[in-house]
Amino acid sequence: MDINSKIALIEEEIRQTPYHKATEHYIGRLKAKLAKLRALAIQSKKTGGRLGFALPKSGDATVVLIGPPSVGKSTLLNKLTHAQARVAPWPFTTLRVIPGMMDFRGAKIQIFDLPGIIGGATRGIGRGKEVLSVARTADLLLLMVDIKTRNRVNLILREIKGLEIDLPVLVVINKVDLIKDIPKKISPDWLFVSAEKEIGLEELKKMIWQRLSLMRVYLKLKDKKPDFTKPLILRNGQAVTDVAKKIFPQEKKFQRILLWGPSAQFPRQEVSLTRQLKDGDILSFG
Ligand SMILES: Nc1nc2c(ncn2[C@@H]2O[C@H](COP(=O)(O)OP(=O)(O)OP(=O)(O)O)[C@@H](O)[C@H]2O)c(=O)[nH]1
Ligand SMILES: [Mg+2]
Repeated sequence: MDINSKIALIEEEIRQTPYHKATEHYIGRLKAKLAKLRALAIQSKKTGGRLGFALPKSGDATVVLIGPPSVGKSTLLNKLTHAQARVAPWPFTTLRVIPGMMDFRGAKIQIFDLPGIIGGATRGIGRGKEVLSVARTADLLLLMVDIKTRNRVNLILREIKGLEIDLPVLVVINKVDLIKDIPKKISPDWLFVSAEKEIGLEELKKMIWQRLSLMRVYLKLKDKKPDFTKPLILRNGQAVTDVAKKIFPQEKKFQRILLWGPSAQFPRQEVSLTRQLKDGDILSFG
């Protein structure tokens, strides 16, 4: 439910409740709740334009790292990308957005490391609300906690929902090196890692790839072998036409489009522009 609907519901509830001694307290509480929601609604409108804190996006997809302070977000960014974000054993080390670029399966995946958020982020405590708003324009959120702060996951997830940020979320629990037994996977969207000791990072990269729904398509020139070094990066479900647009910015007529690979019924199958592709497909435009 969005903020405005919540406001409408509470206003209705107040109207419907007769006012007398016994309901005084209840109505007072509803009004307080209403005030909070209104503040939130106003704030989120403001945050959209005023802060101008939009992410300078580049690469094939954008991932944002959020979570409480000192859980290891910057450590992870440094391990996954060539960034050199400052790491320190005290909270709020990172005070601004730090970008990094991860190379994986030929894709450039941009990762932003954000300042730590604390509980109550949506009430504007710390810069939490601002931080969560930055996350809005990403393609995927990595919500990072450590083994000490993992009980905060649900609170933060609720706050993200409350801000109507509707993105896939992967929960990454860091510092698993500090406990003896790595717990079994709780949910397909949760992963235990150690950024510092590099445990679980390959699995994490694969999960990021999956949640971003990325796929690779290779190009082949006539009578040549396909170029496996430079895949085109697309989203699952995209079609030949999306490939064509990427490589021929001006509209072009093709005499023949040939397909090899996982989605071809047989090698060198002739296909149309609307044909949907799969990860690993090879195309030749003639
Ligand atoms: N034991 C252990 N310590 C880690 C791990 N990853 C990070 N740390 C330590 O945790 C502390 C905080 O790391 P940062 O990467 O600065 O944490 P952050 O989440 O970026 O913190 P803020 O920028 O303050 O929000 C540092 O002392 C790191 O060395 C890990 O996998 N295991
Ligand atoms: Mg940091």
